[in-house]
Amino acid sequence: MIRIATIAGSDASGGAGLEADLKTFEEYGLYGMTAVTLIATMDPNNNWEHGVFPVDEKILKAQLETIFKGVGVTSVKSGMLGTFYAVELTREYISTYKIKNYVLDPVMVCKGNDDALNPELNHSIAKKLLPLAKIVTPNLFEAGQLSGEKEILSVERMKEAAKIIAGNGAANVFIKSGSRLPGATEAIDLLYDGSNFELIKSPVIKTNWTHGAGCTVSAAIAAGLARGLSVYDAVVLAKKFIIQSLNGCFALNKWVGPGNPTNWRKNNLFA
Ligand code: PXL
Repeated sequence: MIRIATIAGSDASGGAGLEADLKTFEEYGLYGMTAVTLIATMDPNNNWEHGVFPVDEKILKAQLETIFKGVGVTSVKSGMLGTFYAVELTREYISTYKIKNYVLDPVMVCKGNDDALNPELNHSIAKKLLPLAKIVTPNLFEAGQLSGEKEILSVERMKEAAKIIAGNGAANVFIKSGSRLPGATEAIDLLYDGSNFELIKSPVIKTNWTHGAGCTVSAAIAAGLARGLSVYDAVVLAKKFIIQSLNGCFALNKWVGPGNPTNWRKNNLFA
């Protein structure tokens, strides 16, 4: 089986983080592995407030040794890293093992929280990891952080941001606006390969239950690359995958609801 790994946080509620990644890898028929950077919890006694518990540096390194040296892997995605040492260890292993298919999901915020987790950490992610990435998958907020563009409120500004982010080292940039551009009647995402822009449009899915959507998209792109697809084809298939998943979204409780990555079996996108 094709091996793939995620370096990411664990979401105890199961919808985002490495749980979303593993579920997605499974749907693509891949063998998934995980290096846990942190554990995210949510407090039912305090309005689902998030707690973040980083995994000790030694434990993270031991997981990376297991995966990169012990098992061997050619495709890797990273999600929420959370600490400077997780950023540095990710850089070290992706570069030492010359990982070609490295998908950087520059997770800087959780849903419902607009503040950057840590601006200095975001800077470190940009500096150390963008140059290694086959593709980086920011949302509008993260694209702003990676590019220094303040208000990305149009496709033109998305293009400007994509150019800057590519200039900072990413081979491909996929900015996900979803339906967040003002007045958007469709979801518009932008793929930039350093010379050409592709706008990828899809219908807006009206739901509040989108927990883990960003994680799922970047995991699906990594999975497509692992299966040998081109960047463009991997992105287009990942969009189909997330649309299927969001069409099956559901509430876990009054605060949160994920998509359903098993939903695409009905349509057998790989058949
Ligand atoms: O969706 C962003 C995200 C990524 N990784 C982990 C998370 C979340 C949001 O809750 O918990 C581990």
